[in-house]
Amino acid sequence: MDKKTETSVAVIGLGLMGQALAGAFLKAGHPTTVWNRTAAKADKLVAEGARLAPTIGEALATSSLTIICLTDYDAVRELLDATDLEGTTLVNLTSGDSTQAREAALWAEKRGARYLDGAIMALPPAIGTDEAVILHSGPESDLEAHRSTLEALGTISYLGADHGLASLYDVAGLAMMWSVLNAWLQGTAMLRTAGVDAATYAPFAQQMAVGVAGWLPGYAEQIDKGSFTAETSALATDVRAMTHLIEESETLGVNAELPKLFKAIADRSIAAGHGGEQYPVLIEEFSKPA
Ligand code: FVH
Repeated sequence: MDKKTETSVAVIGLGLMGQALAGAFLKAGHPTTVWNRTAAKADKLVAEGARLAPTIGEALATSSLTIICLTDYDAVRELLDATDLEGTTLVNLTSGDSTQAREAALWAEKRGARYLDGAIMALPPAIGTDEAVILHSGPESDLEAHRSTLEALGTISYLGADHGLASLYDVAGLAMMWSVLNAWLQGTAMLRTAGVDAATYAPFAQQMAVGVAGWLPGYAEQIDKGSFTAETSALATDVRAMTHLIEESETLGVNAELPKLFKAIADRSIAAGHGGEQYPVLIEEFSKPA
């Protein structure tokens, strides 16, 4: 038998994501034990060869690797509080923040488990394909010990020993996602006042998003060096354009909250003397509470 079919795995939590995770392990040939608060959600997986454990303790006992994916970290702690975790490697793919991840690691390790935190950067249908990137943080030796099994879920990206990193990247990624979507909605609302529909504007918006994304490595270098020489545009110039965006939004009668937020942050940086520097100098404003 090849190594994969010998490596069994337990999956706790069979929601939309948990079912995709268990299905991917089954498809990759791993003996898979599942458990869910609502047992009926295991039916399809049992029909595909999964074993439904009568209790969580039984599920954990069947494998050295347990994947848990519930609604939130409170549910994870609530569910496993009375369960013996000794000797298992717990991979928590539940969404949360870095504080919750670090606390969960301490809680699990105190109970004799090895703990890896993770964040799934994909939707359930992508699970089991290379497109599904899954971020992991925690002891590298624990990840490497189970990498070949975890790779059944998608592309594994190891971020470092700090258990909080996977959640931190996940939440930072949400900032990118909602910022791009909100910026696109702002432009769409403006153009619709001129009869330009969303589908017509979308390709232009995509080009802008891809273009700006291309600036990130150079801007990151300026941030890491702490030097923001204005090579292409000074912040003061950007703020003048922000005024155009605010005035245009107000004239068109669309929401101007987002444009005003852009300018409020930039104005603070200019007031601190950075008007002649490049846009990434704003990292100083983002690095402290307003
Ligand atoms: N679905 C997605 O596209 C996203 C992609 C990115 C990552 N998220 C995160 O994955 C976690 C689970 O998400 P989900 O979509 O599977 O969520 P649900 O379908 O609502 O399933 C929730 C499961 O959690 C179980 N559960 C909730 N509370 C408890 C509890 N107190 N005790 C035991 N189990 C609990 C629930 O059980 P049941 O309702 O079926 O009995 C489900 O198994 C989540 O963090 C996403 O942010 C998914």
